[in-house]
Amino acid sequence: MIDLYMWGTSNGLRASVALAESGLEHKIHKVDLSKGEQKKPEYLKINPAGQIPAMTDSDGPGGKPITLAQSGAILLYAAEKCGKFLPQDAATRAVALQWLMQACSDVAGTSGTIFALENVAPEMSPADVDFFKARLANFFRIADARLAGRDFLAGEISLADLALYPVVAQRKALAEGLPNLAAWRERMAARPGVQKGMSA
Ligand SMILES: N[C@@H](CCC(=O)N[C@@H](CS)C(=O)NCC(=O)O)C(=O)O
Repeated sequence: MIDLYMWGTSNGLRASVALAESGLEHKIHKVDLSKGEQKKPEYLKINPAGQIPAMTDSDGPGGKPITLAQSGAILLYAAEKCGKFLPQDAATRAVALQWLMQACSDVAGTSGTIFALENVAPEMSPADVDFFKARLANFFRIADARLAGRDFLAGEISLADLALYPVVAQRKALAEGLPNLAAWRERMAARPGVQKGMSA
């Protein structure tokens, strides 16, 4: 049984979308960031970094329990365990991993920085916020160009699409005027697994 510890941020939703799309049985546990639950001793035993998401699987590799943090690692784990979303073809898989890395590092990191500057940082600087918003909008433009003539980032649906979707869904305003990304967002939003994961 998989237990997912999360809150409704794009990093948390990346993990819940991955598990919902994988079809693996799992249970969601909410970790309320606004109450600081991610820093409570019982949660720090699951993820000493004090961040969501994290998961445990009582039936991990070799039948042994495993605990994981990092939304990208959870996504990869779910994809390997369910045997979906990692393209069979080596070249397609390499491209999917490239877009996965960009979604989990550059894109998610920039979105997280905007959130931190607007809500958590000791001083709010509109110029800094604008700088990071422009940076995120540029990543969206790159994805839009990649999606011209393609349904999904690697051509076929892959873990790269599952990784990027929550950020695009939560930052719609920065994705305006990008027709290929908008069509892709609709394709992703129509998937029952994505809907289930996004409502977690
Ligand atoms: N790279 C990590 C980022 C995790 C992360 O930044 N989590 C945030 C919420 S989106 C968090 O738990 N923040 C609360 C804190 O740091 O105290 C991942 O993809 O899982």
